[in-house]
Amino acid sequence: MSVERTLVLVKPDGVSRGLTGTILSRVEAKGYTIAELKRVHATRELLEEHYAEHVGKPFYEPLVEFMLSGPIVAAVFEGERVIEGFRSVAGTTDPTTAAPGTIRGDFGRDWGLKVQQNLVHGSDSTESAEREIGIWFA
Ligand code: DAT
Ligand code: MG
Repeated sequence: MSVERTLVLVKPDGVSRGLTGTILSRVEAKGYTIAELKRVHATRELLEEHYAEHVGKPFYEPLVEFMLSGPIVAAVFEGERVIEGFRSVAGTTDPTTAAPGTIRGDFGRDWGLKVQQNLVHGSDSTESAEREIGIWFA
């Protein structure tokens, strides 16, 4: 068994649509535990660090602008294989085609070439999780 931690962000679209509680409760209901939780207005500096791997990609600037557009709820969830487990609950990146039953599949869609508005972020590996938790919960 491997107890892990992952960074979960409810992005500005999730917060502004009043889906924070619904999203967090789905993750808790799957059996993961909230270890840290806060509401944050991200800064550009913080987002540049968080999304360092995407610098230079065509969607990078719209993504950062979107993440600056309103408050975010940041959480650390913990549990066995929570990194994969959260990504499974979240669904695939494009909310239009994410599977029904997932957060992105049930609540998201493309609002006009804006794949970045996909409600949630979840770390993709143990290394990313520790790096991202250090950024958001310094
Ligand atoms: P994920 O959030 O599923 O891990 P990612 O790390 O590849 O996806 O990308 C980070 C975010 O960037 C993603 O949640 C939404 C946005 N994004 C990714 N690919 C995109 C694209 N082709 N067009 C617009 N936004 C994109
Ligand atoms: Mg990612």
